[in-house]
Amino acid sequence: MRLSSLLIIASGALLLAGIAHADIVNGDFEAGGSGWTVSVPMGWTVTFEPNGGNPSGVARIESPAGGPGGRACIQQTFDCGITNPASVCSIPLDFRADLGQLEGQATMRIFVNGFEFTPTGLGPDDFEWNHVELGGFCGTDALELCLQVVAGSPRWALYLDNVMSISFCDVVGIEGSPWSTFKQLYRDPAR
Ligand SMILES: [Ca+2]
Repeated sequence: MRLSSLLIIASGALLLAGIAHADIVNGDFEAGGSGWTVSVPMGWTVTFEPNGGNPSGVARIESPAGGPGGRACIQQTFDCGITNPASVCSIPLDFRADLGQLEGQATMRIFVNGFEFTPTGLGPDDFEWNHVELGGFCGTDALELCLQVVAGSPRWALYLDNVMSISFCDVVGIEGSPWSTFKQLYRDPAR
Protein backbone atom coordinates (compact mmCIF):
# COMPACT_ATOMS: atom_id res chain seq x y z
CA MET A 1 0.00 0.00 0.00
CA ARG A 2 2.73 2.37 0.97
CA LEU A 3 4.78 1.51 -2.11
CA SER A 4 1.85 2.08 -4.44
CA SER A 5 1.24 5.49 -2.84
CA LEU A 6 4.84 6.44 -3.48
CA LEU A 7 4.56 5.36 -7.10
CA ILE A 8 1.46 7.48 -7.55
CA ILE A 9 3.23 10.48 -6.03
CA ALA A 10 6.22 9.90 -8.28
CA SER A 11 3.98 9.71 -11.33
CA GLY A 12 2.29 12.92 -10.33
CA ALA A 13 5.64 14.67 -9.96
CA LEU A 14 6.71 13.56 -13.44
CA LEU A 15 3.43 14.79 -14.86
CA LEU A 16 3.86 18.18 -13.21
CA ALA A 17 7.43 18.40 -14.50
CA GLY A 18 6.14 17.79 -18.00
CA ILE A 19 3.44 20.40 -17.70
CA ALA A 20 5.89 22.94 -16.28
CA HIS A 21 7.91 22.95 -19.49
CA ALA A 22 7.04 25.95 -21.61
CA ASP A 23 8.38 24.74 -24.91
CA ILE A 24 8.70 26.85 -28.05
CA VAL A 25 5.30 28.21 -28.97
CA ASN A 26 4.12 28.18 -32.59
CA GLY A 27 7.41 26.91 -33.98
CA ASP A 28 5.57 25.66 -37.06
CA PHE A 29 4.15 29.17 -37.67
CA GLU A 30 0.67 27.77 -38.22
CA ALA A 31 -0.58 30.59 -35.95
CA GLY A 32 1.17 33.43 -37.80
CA GLY A 33 3.70 35.22 -35.63
CA SER A 34 2.08 34.29 -32.32
CA GLY A 35 4.70 33.77 -29.63
CA TRP A 36 7.49 35.47 -31.61
CA THR A 37 8.93 38.96 -31.42
CA VAL A 38 10.85 40.59 -34.25
CA SER A 39 13.85 42.86 -34.65
CA VAL A 40 13.52 44.67 -37.99
CA PRO A 41 15.86 47.44 -39.20
CA MET A 42 14.46 50.08 -41.54
CA GLY A 43 13.86 48.73 -45.03
CA TRP A 44 13.75 45.08 -43.97
CA THR A 45 10.58 43.00 -43.70
CA VAL A 46 9.65 40.14 -41.39
CA THR A 47 6.40 38.43 -42.30
CA PHE A 48 4.55 35.35 -41.08
CA GLU A 49 2.85 33.80 -44.08
CA PRO A 50 0.25 31.00 -44.20
CA ASN A 51 1.87 29.28 -47.19
CA GLY A 52 5.37 28.57 -48.43
CA GLY A 53 6.58 26.73 -45.34
CA ASN A 54 7.60 23.11 -44.87
CA PRO A 55 4.65 22.83 -44.94
CA SER A 56 2.21 25.79 -44.80
CA GLY A 57 2.91 28.55 -42.23
CA VAL A 58 6.39 30.08 -42.33
CA ALA A 59 8.48 32.98 -41.04
CA ARG A 60 10.11 35.06 -43.77
CA ILE A 61 12.89 37.62 -43.31
CA GLU A 62 13.78 39.78 -46.32
CA SER A 63 16.59 42.29 -46.68
CA PRO A 64 16.39 45.44 -48.85
CA ALA A 65 18.30 45.80 -52.12
CA GLY A 66 21.52 47.79 -51.86
CA GLY A 67 21.09 48.59 -48.20
CA PRO A 68 23.78 49.35 -45.66
CA GLY A 69 23.89 45.74 -44.46
CA GLY A 70 22.90 44.43 -41.07
CA ARG A 71 20.50 41.83 -39.83
CA ALA A 72 16.88 41.21 -38.88
CA CYS A 73 15.77 38.53 -36.43
CA ILE A 74 12.82 36.69 -34.98
CA GLN A 75 13.08 35.90 -31.28
CA GLN A 76 11.44 33.76 -28.64
CA THR A 77 12.29 33.02 -25.01
CA PHE A 78 11.17 29.66 -23.67
CA ASP A 79 11.93 27.17 -20.91
CA CYS A 80 13.49 23.87 -21.89
CA GLY A 81 13.51 21.47 -18.95
CA ILE A 82 15.21 22.16 -15.65
CA THR A 83 18.58 23.93 -15.45
CA ASN A 84 21.22 21.24 -15.93
CA PRO A 85 24.73 22.13 -17.13
CA ALA A 86 25.51 18.45 -17.82
CA SER A 87 22.81 18.06 -20.42
CA VAL A 88 21.29 19.78 -23.43
CA CYS A 89 18.12 21.16 -24.94
CA SER A 90 17.96 20.19 -28.58
CA ILE A 91 16.61 22.85 -30.97
CA PRO A 92 15.93 21.50 -34.47
CA LEU A 93 14.68 23.79 -37.24
CA ASP A 94 14.23 23.98 -41.01
CA PHE A 95 15.47 26.85 -43.16
CA ARG A 96 15.93 27.84 -46.76
CA ALA A 97 17.15 30.92 -48.64
CA ASP A 98 15.63 32.73 -51.61
CA LEU A 99 16.18 35.67 -54.00
CA GLY A 100 19.96 36.18 -53.65
CA GLN A 101 22.37 34.39 -55.96
CA LEU A 102 25.93 35.08 -54.86
CA GLU A 103 27.51 33.34 -51.90
CA GLY A 104 29.26 35.62 -49.46
CA GLN A 105 26.44 38.16 -49.28
CA ALA A 106 24.03 36.57 -46.82
CA THR A 107 24.35 34.53 -43.63
CA MET A 108 21.94 32.85 -41.26
CA ARG A 109 23.00 33.68 -37.70
CA ILE A 110 21.55 31.95 -34.65
CA PHE A 111 22.03 32.99 -31.05
CA VAL A 112 20.96 31.19 -27.87
CA ASN A 113 21.36 33.30 -24.74
CA GLY A 114 23.84 35.45 -26.67
CA PHE A 115 26.07 32.54 -27.74
CA GLU A 116 26.35 32.19 -31.47
CA PHE A 117 26.29 28.95 -33.39
CA THR A 118 28.52 28.56 -36.43
CA PRO A 119 27.06 31.00 -38.98
CA THR A 120 25.62 29.45 -42.13
CA GLY A 121 26.64 31.16 -45.37
CA LEU A 122 23.69 31.21 -47.77
CA GLY A 123 23.75 30.57 -51.49
CA PRO A 124 21.72 28.98 -54.29
CA ASP A 125 22.45 25.56 -52.78
CA ASP A 126 20.22 26.57 -49.87
CA PHE A 127 17.11 27.30 -51.93
CA GLU A 128 15.75 23.88 -50.97
CA TRP A 129 14.76 23.18 -47.35
CA ASN A 130 17.62 22.29 -45.01
CA HIS A 131 17.44 20.83 -41.51
CA VAL A 132 19.76 21.75 -38.66
CA GLU A 133 19.72 20.75 -35.01
CA LEU A 134 21.26 23.01 -32.39
CA GLY A 135 22.07 22.52 -28.73
CA GLY A 136 20.50 25.04 -26.38
CA PHE A 137 20.85 25.41 -22.65
CA CYS A 138 18.69 23.55 -20.19
CA GLY A 139 16.48 26.08 -18.45
CA THR A 140 15.53 29.41 -20.00
CA ASP A 141 16.64 29.92 -23.59
CA ALA A 142 16.48 33.21 -25.50
CA LEU A 143 16.56 32.12 -29.12
CA GLU A 144 17.29 34.53 -32.00
CA LEU A 145 17.11 33.44 -35.65
CA CYS A 146 18.55 36.05 -38.00
CA LEU A 147 19.31 36.89 -41.62
CA GLN A 148 22.39 39.05 -42.07
CA VAL A 149 23.60 40.62 -45.32
CA VAL A 150 26.65 42.65 -46.29
CA ALA A 151 26.36 46.25 -47.47
CA GLY A 152 25.22 46.74 -51.04
CA SER A 153 23.89 43.23 -51.57
CA PRO A 154 20.73 42.56 -53.56
CA ARG A 155 17.62 41.34 -51.77
CA TRP A 156 17.87 38.10 -49.81
CA ALA A 157 15.14 36.13 -48.06
CA LEU A 158 15.38 33.55 -45.31
CA TYR A 159 12.49 31.18 -44.56
CA LEU A 160 12.23 29.43 -41.19
CA ASP A 161 9.90 26.61 -40.11
CA ASN A 162 9.49 23.72 -37.66
CA VAL A 163 11.45 25.28 -34.80
CA MET A 164 11.20 22.94 -31.82
CA SER A 165 12.68 22.39 -28.39
CA ILE A 166 13.37 18.86 -27.20
CA SER A 167 14.45 18.56 -23.58
CA PHE A 168 17.13 16.09 -22.54
CA CYS A 169 17.55 18.15 -19.37
CA ASP A 170 15.83 16.09 -16.70
CA VAL A 171 18.22 13.12 -16.72
CA VAL A 172 21.80 13.82 -15.68
CA GLY A 173 24.53 12.43 -17.90
CA ILE A 174 22.45 10.39 -20.30
CA GLU A 175 23.02 12.85 -23.13
CA GLY A 176 26.70 13.45 -22.52
CA SER A 177 27.76 12.55 -26.01
CA PRO A 178 25.34 14.84 -27.88
CA TRP A 179 26.20 17.70 -25.53
CA SER A 180 29.92 17.50 -26.31
CA THR A 181 29.01 17.57 -29.99
CA PHE A 182 26.66 20.50 -29.59
CA LYS A 183 29.19 22.48 -27.59
CA GLN A 184 31.49 22.52 -30.58
CA LEU A 185 28.85 24.43 -32.50
CA TYR A 186 29.10 27.42 -30.21
CA ARG A 187 31.31 30.30 -31.15
CA ASP A 188 32.65 33.18 -29.15
CA PRO A 189 29.77 34.93 -27.34
CA ALA A 190 30.99 38.35 -28.51
CA ARG A 191 28.57 39.78 -31.06
CA1 LIG B 1 4.88 25.41 -41.03
